[in-house]
Amino acid sequence: MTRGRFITLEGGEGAGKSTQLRALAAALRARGLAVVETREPGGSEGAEAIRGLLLTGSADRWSPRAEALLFAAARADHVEKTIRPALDRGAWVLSDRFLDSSRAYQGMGELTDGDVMTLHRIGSAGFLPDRTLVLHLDEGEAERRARARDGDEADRIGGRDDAFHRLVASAFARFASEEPSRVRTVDASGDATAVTARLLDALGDLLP
Ligand code: T5A
Repeated sequence: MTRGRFITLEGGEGAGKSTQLRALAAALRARGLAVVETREPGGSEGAEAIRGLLLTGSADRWSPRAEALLFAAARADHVEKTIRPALDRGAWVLSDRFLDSSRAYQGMGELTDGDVMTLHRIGSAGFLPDRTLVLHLDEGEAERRARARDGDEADRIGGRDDAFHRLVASAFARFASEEPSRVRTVDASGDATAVTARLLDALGDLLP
């Protein structure tokens, strides 16, 4: 049996990751592939419980170190219980966010990128996606999409200020330039169907 592929969708708030994950899964199934759709934080029973701890409550509920450890712990459970078993049975796994979100959101302040990678080595044996697709959307358009959906109701981390979200966007751009074979930036503007076509294009070399 051929091992499946592990694909992650990344990007800032409101870029369209969840919408595209569903569309991409449908497009891959139409090609005869078995697909598992999952998300972070979450994606396994234990990790979904940790998601509740991470995304609710006051902005200062967790210190930066505790927050990074909780994301790494959730990811360890997700990799072990959901992602690896699905890949081993030949399915493709699509995850709405993964390690690069921790690098972009937790690895740019009190902790460094190296610290986040160390936590990932301990938690998940350094397991990496076969391809990471970063959805890039102009800041104003992403905010309009998120606001149209949620109004002023952002979660603990999404509610941080614009300067923080700009740093996150610059981190994703840096990952794409540093690891071009794994990380591809995809234009997320315009019609959802056109975005899905761009994502499929960016997976072209991995498709059977
Ligand atoms: N986090 C996560 C960390 O800090 N560290 C980590 O390690 C991890 C894993 C997760 C939060 O946790 C942080 C990052 C986040 O702050 P979440 O609730 O899972 O939070 O939410 P996000 O991942 O941020 O995603 P969002 O739900 O905000 O947005 P999406 O999924 O990017 O966008 P989506 O698909 O929901 O679309 C947003 C709106 O736009 C519309 C949709 O219908 C929806 O209403 N839309 C479009 N409109 C016009 N044209 C298109 N092409 C459209 N595509 C979608």
